[in-house]
Amino acid sequence: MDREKLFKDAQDIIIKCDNDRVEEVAKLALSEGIEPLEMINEGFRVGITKMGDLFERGEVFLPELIQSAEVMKKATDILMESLPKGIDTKRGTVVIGTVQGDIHDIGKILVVTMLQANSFEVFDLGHDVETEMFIEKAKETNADIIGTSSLLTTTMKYQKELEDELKKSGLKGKFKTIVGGAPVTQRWADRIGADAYAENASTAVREVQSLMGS
Ligand code: B1M
Repeated sequence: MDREKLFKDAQDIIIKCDNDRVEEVAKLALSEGIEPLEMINEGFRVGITKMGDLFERGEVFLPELIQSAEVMKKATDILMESLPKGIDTKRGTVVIGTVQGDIHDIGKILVVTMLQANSFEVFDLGHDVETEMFIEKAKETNADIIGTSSLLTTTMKYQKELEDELKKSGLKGKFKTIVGGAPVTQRWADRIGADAYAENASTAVREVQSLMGS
């Protein structure tokens, strides 16, 4: 089977909200030996990004975007399920979530799965998580790292709020921080004083490893 054809099928499935074919194409990709993240990035993610652009231009509306997101979630669930669970030696503990006011969680779930597959213990607080919750969970679990995802320019301020709260409570050195999400950049991470920034799930694993000194 032609890889490019599979990537194109994946894009189309998201754009057409084709819930009937998503399982077949995701499983076919796995059986063809395509890496789960590659299939997501080259195929399904391209489709959902196109839907976002169409939405921004007013060419599709929220109900269609929601349906596409559901198909996208199904695809990522099937693909990521195939990854090893990484249960051997624990390499560190990460508390993670999408910040307050933000319900986007598809990318964050990819980051969680990749961290777990690389032997990190992860406490996923879900989405729309208040700053205080991140700190409380990190204290409770004696976490090494707090990771925040933000997909909206209007909610990025909560990544800064976390840095401010950590500084205020004298915990800035105790918990390292990593930020991510489509509008987030290295520049933003530097500006707010986050310890790391990652553009995608693979670089998130690299950055977290580096924060752990491994
Ligand atoms: Co929304 N949305 N959305 N949306 N949505 C965006 C973000 C938008 C850019 C679309 C657009 O207009 N082009 C736009 C934001 C504009 C802005 O802020 N300037 C937008 C908007 C406006 C909205 C609403 C306000 C729409 C409305 O209601 N009028 C609303 C907001 C709701 C809210 O949160 N309060 C809304 C709602 C939704 C849906 C519910 C329909 C759905 C989300 C479903 C879900 O997540 N469960 C949705 C979707 C799907 C999108 C787009 C199209 C796709 C996001 C996605 O899943 N990408 C998005 C457009 C876009 O991003 N280009 C858009 C695929 C995913 C694999 O990538 O999430 O980037 P991503 O994650 C990557 C990296 O960013 C990184 O690694 C991941 C894996 O590679 N990463 C991290 C992410 N988190 C990380 C954390 C890390 C490290 C790396 O460390 C901790």
